[in-house]
Amino acid sequence: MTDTGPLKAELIAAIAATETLEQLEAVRLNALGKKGLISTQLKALGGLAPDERRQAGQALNVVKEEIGVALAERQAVLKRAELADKLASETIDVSLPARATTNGRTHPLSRTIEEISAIFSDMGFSIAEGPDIETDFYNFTALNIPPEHPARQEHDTFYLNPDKTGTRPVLRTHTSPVQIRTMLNTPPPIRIIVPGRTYRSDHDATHSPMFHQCEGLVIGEGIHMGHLKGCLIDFCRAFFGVKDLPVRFRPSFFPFTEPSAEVDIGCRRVDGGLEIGAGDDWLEILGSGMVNPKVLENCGLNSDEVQGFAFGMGVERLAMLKYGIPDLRTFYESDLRWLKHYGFMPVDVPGLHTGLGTGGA
Ligand code: 2NM
Repeated sequence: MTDTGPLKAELIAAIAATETLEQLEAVRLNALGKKGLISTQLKALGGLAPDERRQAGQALNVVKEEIGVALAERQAVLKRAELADKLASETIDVSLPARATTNGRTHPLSRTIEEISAIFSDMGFSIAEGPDIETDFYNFTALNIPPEHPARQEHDTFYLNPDKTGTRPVLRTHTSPVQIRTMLNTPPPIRIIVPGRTYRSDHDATHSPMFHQCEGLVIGEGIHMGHLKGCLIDFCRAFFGVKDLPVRFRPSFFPFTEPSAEVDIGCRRVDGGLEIGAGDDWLEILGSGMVNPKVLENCGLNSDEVQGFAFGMGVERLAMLKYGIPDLRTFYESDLRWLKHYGFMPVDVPGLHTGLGTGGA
């Protein structure tokens, strides 16, 4: 008859003596492994008489069970101790730089307005704003666009319901009413740009019923066409970042300016694409002119004392040209994948140009 007492006592003591999980694993292998103590004794049962074999076998299996339980208990204790050690010894490196977070992008239209504003700020302009809902007077009449003038139809105006006096407010078709308001309540000299939303009832691949303009106005004594040309040439070169960009002034007509000029920049068309800055082709990017004396008088200014020039540009068009955005409609779709592609990091990183001085990509 086999006494399993000493074997069990030896293994229990060995388990209790372990201090690491590796040591415990060694004890487990020594006891229950294929060539371990218990396996070896189980194999040796074959040499015993049947009666003895049964008894010894049962006793060994009981020990095997008990050792298994003891091993599991010890393993839990050692694991807990190991975790406590790890928590005590590992510290957080507070000197590591924080992970950069990118919460969003600046929309290309916002970015383009920022760039235009920075360039004109450097030339001493301030930024003026006004309401999107306007009266007929500020949007048309004061600008020398009388009732029945064809420009009112050309502008595809959105009319709102009549107010108490029976007149219908309009969604402004350009930002010029802000220039009118400024002339009416600010004495010259005036140097402003007016970025903002404008509305025309026109919707196709190249027109959106809401779009953005940036107009500008300079009023002062002796302002002449030379000021207009110098200012707008400098603007075009700064905006496109091309120092010797060809700029051309082409006669045009607007009711609110006389004379009027369209501003073109030099470009080259190469198989479907467009290169700005050189070549023998021209691209229209601005409208401009000397403020019509009638407009000055409509705003209470004496056209013998002060003169001025004005200009207007479409922000979407400039953004599409500068950043190679092919489809107007994508500006308003709020597609985050599009914004991630065409948008800008909200912080100004060195190398991105702002204003006149650092023009150039
Ligand atoms: C343009 C083109 C030419 C313009 C004129 C005025 C005002 F109020 F002074 F008469 N504001 N904006 C103007 C002149 C706008 O946009 C293509």
